[in-house]
Amino acid sequence: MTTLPFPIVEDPDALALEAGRKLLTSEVEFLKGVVAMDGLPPADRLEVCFAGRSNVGKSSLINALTGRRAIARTSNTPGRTQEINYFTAGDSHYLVDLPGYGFAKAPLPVVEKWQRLLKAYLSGRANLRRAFLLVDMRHGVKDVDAEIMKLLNQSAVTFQVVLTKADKLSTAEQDKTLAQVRAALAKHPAAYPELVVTSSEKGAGIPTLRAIIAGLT
Ligand SMILES: Nc1nc2c(ncn2[C@@H]2O[C@H](COP(=O)(O)OP(=O)(O)OP(=O)(O)O)[C@@H](O)[C@H]2O)c(=O)[nH]1
Ligand SMILES: [Mg+2]
Repeated sequence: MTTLPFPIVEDPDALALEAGRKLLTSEVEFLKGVVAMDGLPPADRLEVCFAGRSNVGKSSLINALTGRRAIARTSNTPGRTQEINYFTAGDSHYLVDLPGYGFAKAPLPVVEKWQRLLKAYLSGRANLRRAFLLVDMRHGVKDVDAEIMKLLNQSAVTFQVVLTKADKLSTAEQDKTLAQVRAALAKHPAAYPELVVTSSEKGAGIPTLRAIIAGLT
């Protein structure tokens, strides 16, 4: 039997699910919005971030993971998140909501400023344990995603692809995107070899992703 490259992650066991639920839904708080590298909080705990194109659903995913309606601000307008937003989960983890890359409805100098910050962050954060790279299931991996993957590879930051908005697609359509994503990932050694399929709207994949975060050491 040949194993599919980049399979969808298997369901975690009950213990792992419970650890994830406990970490992500009980003690999460907004810490601060950061606009420059010198504003980052001390790198004194495990950190995970959520990166992806504008409007892919980063902030919505943080809300779903934490079980809060609006701990992270979301919007239909690409470019809602313009700062690096830090959340604490207990005193052991930071969750980081990043500004999107690619198209944004904001003035160009403003966008360029936050894109520079985003790149500096992704290439220079010592305690960043994993970057979750969100990919919209309707669109698959785009050139700008590949650019970010390259940056993460260069910085030796492990990234794991999280497919978003699964509720908007049929299973056949999902399979089509999955094939495209798998082909795109084959060129990136820093890619974690399992995918997570999610819907922040319907809750699919959310307990699994919580367990993955809680299981990082
Ligand atoms: N149907 C559906 N819509 C979603 C899902 N996740 C996010 N959305 C919608 O997608 C839009 C963008 O969501 P955000 O969470 O603000 O996206 P973002 O990646 O944080 O965007 P920026 O901060 O602008 O980079 C919003 O209208 C959300 O309601 C999902 O799982 N299913
Ligand atoms: Mg956002």
